[in-house]
Amino acid sequence: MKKLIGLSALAGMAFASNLAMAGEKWDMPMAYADSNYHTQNGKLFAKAVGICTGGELEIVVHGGGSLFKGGEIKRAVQTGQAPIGERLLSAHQNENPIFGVDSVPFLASSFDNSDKLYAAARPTMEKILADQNMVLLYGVPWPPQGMYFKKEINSVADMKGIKFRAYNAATARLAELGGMLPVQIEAAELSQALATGVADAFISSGSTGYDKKVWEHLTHFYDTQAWLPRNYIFVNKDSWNSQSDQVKNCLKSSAMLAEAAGTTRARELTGWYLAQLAANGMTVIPPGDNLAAELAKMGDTMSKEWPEAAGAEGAAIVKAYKAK
Ligand code: PCA
Repeated sequence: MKKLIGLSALAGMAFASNLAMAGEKWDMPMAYADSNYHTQNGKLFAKAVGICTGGELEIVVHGGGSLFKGGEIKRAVQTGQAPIGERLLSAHQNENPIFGVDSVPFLASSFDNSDKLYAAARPTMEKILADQNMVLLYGVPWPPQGMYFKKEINSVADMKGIKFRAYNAATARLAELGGMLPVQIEAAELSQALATGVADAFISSGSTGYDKKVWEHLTHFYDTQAWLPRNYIFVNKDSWNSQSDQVKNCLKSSAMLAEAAGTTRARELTGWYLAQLAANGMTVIPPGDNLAAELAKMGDTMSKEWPEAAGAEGAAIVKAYKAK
């Protein structure tokens, strides 16, 4: 009898907690591999929101572009097809050059400088997203960007004619300046593109090289540390406005936590990723002096082009960043 009471009490508790958990559910599309730290961090964020709201808001992460592909996520959140999502905003720099602030070569190429640039750019980024019906929650950087090739590269001349996978306008411009042929490809399609010869080189972090096992196709990684692009997590404004102050505070505090945790993870993993590329047979080296000097020149060109495109708003961000 005693046991029976115990069991029914337990069942009652489970029922009560089910009720408490029956809150609103948000699907959160993310574009990168489920195992990637960005996606894992998104899941931690979702968990934190669940705990903070006592289950009033449940966020379900869909990694690997399974719900919406990378290129579709911003539009999906903007139009309310998804209440929340993650996107590499520099991929939309054609729409607004400010989105490309984190992809100007050698402007901010360390984690510390990337954080400073983000702090300088964030208010403008928030305003642009707000005008597009979105609320910016947090941003997490990728490790520094280096160049992947199928052969040894000692100069820009060695790059000529190579099919170069681009993930935004800056990477396409870099290809062009290097005499290469840019082809726009999302990370989710990168392995396929390398396997079929659609692309033979690209610029990215050790993280994406590792996720995509690029050693199956490529041989060299030049650790150019050109910039640290950022993934941003944002919410549809109507979905945001429909939440109580308590839930909004939970979203904000969980976002702060996720931003700090994700950035720390990126820092911690940077060396590990490069070690994995080397362990799988790739040559992982800094660019030689000649190549580094030529790349710096290309960086100079792009550093002049970006403020021209980004106007006074862009110039103000660079000024605020340099003052930090
Ligand atoms: N990985 C992403 C963006 C930057 C990075 O390191 C990619 O290559 O698509």
